[in-house]
Amino acid sequence: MYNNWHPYGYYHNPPQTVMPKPSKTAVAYLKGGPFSPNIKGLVLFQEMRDGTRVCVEVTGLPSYQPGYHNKDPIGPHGFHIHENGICEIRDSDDPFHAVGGHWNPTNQPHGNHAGDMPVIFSNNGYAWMCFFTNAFKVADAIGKAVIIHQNPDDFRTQPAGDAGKRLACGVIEYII
Ligand SMILES: [Cu+2]
Repeated sequence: MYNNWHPYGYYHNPPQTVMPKPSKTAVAYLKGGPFSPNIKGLVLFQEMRDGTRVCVEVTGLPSYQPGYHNKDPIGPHGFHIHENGICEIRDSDDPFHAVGGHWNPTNQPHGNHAGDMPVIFSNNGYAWMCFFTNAFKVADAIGKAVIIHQNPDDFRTQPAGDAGKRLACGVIEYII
């Protein structure tokens, strides 16, 4: 009776990701650090009935480079919420160290952290992506930091998916 293709046939009670008006919105302005100073971006967090809609738009990302000789590929880029909203560059070899590890309020393995998000694909430096998550509410993410990494997140290596250097950072703030 229900098939996998019809949008109203697959779920009896789908998580509602579309609402006339999101109830709360937060934003993080992403700014590149010393490894990728041209990155500029915006991440929007919109509270929906059963979770959060996240949209990101970024320019100035590095172009994709394949991995070779045991070096990690550059892109698609690991993309996480880290626990401290402190986007300071104290050490240019290890920028954004002060954001700490992944935001993980329920003590989950990496791959299921509240702060684990899909990787970002660079299209010659530009990326746009939206997704839905029920891992957190907008209010809980305020004061944390979004990080874009140089390498892919494998969603398997503990505790951070082997995503490499931190390229860009932005603190999550309320706008509405
Ligand atoms: Cu990260």
